[in-house]
Amino acid sequence: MTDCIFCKIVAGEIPSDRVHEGEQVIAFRDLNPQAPTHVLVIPRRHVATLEDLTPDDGDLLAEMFTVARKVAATDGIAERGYRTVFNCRDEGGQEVHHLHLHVLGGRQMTWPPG
Ligand code: DGP
Repeated sequence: MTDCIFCKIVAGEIPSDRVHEGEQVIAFRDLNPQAPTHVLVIPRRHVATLEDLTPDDGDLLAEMFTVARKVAATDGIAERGYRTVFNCRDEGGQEVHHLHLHVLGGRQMTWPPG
């Protein structure tokens, strides 16, 4: 997708603060962090939303959560706890239409989310 901002980050056309580089998945720090740790875990391949995954993408999802745990461990928040979020489509608050898993932590999270 030539006009997708996260595809450009995957391609290295837009700089990012990367914390993980894998075969299927990369992770980088959010430009507008909402917590001391705010990392986005994304597939290299363009998938618009969670609703656009297929049953064949189970391995991809598992890898995204494995990377989220690795980020939490590296940032030292695994013990205290953290939050993982997929915003999906308009009412889910998704602004960038390239699948991404938010990893948020380093402060007390509240509920319900806004
Ligand atoms: P969402 O609302 O779930 O689509 O979250 C999109 C997130 O992406 C938002 O927290 C800000 C972040 N973001 C948008 N553009 C960029 C960018 O160019 N670089 C980085 N690192 N993060 C970005």
